[in-house]
Amino acid sequence: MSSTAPLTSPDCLFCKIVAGEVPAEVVTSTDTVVAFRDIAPQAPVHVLVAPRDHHADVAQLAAADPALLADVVRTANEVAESMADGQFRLIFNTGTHAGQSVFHVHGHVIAGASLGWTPA
Ligand code: IU
Repeated sequence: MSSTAPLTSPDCLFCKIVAGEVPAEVVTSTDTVVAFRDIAPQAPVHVLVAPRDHHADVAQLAAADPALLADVVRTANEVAESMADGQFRLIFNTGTHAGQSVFHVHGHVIAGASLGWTPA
């Protein structure tokens, strides 16, 4: 779906980051996704992987473009392999009650430490 201009949403911060219009510490990118460091890291490696196309959350992305969701997961794995030991947690907060604050889908790649399990 990204062979031409990406889908964008006006005033979306992550649309501006993936377009390079707002600075971020990009760790890798492809023609379909951009991975950049979270500004408030919660682990030694905390990288966000966002598709260039705007979709509000992972459920909408899965429905609209499952191949693009696979690109996000593939890049998350590559980030964990290059920045940590290849083991990682991939979190898609979906909805405000789940902690989603930016409504341009992004997977949180959390890695680089032994992780606890206390989501609530
Ligand atoms: P959430 O799942 O939508 O809550 O994740 C949004 C993340 O985006 C959160 O971890 C923020 O620290 C992060 N972030 C960022 O990396 N750069 C920004 O300019 C903003 C938020 I605003």
